[in-house]
Amino acid sequence: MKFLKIMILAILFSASFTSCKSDKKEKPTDRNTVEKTSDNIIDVVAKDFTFEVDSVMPSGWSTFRMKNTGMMEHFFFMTKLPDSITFDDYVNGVGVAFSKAWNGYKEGEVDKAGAYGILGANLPEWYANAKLMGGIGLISGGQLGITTMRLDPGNYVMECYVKAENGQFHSELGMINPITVTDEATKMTPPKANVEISLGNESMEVIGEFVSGKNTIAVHFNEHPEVGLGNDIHLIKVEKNTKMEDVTQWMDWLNIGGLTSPGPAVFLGGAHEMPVGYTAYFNCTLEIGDYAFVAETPIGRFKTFTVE
Ligand SMILES: [Cu+2]
Repeated sequence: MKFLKIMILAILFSASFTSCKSDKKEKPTDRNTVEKTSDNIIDVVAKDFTFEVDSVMPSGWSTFRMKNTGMMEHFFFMTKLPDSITFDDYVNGVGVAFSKAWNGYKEGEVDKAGAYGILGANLPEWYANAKLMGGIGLISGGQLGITTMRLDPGNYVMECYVKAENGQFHSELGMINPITVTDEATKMTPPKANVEISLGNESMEVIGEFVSGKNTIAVHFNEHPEVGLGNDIHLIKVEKNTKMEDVTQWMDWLNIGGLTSPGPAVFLGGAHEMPVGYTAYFNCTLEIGDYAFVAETPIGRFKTFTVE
């Protein structure tokens, strides 16, 4: 997740969505119906502090729909494990490394650089070969998050690492699930977006117009920092009393009170980091008003916009 050299691989898509074939003789209109993309919806219920979700899901494009029925902010983040690495390896290796780093910092034993040092020293070697495969961004209690993304077959960990008031990661409290993504792929194709966002290490380019009502936002992951967590994006409603500096400080997991529920704004979803070359799509229904995109990485990134 954080502060780890991750090899930047240009992932070449070979998105081969075989169209449905039928031996039946069909009129052209029938054929069009058969070949139409069929959406694959995967429902997730986030509670304080569990996920309810199927543990087996198809590869290819799927739309994840997560209802946060808890009081706290939640997201889900997917990590694809290297072959031969198990869910328990992840919990006992990666989870423990982050807890050690955070506890050292929280107790005042080390500064931030020291905490990252603890993290680096404790993360298992295989973690360099894990793939950080995105997920639904932060969602406040009662909100619905919808994010569409493409998964490759393999074994994954789904987790939420927002912190509870006592400083424990939600993953330590139960928000961590093993997921198997099968070879069988969905026939879904990606949705059409009205806004395209390109995330670079130094830039966040937004093209298109937000509308009052339903928006589909494409998030293109164009770059990855040399070290640390990749670029990500989360949407908040900006109210009169929202202080963007408070929000960006809160987005840093290594701040005391950072990523700790309750958060400083209403979060409406988004897209977690994916490898370079991937695209995620998230849906949001916007009313007239002010909003902002905020990020965990890079720390301090935000961009405001208004829906008229
Ligand atoms: Cu959570």
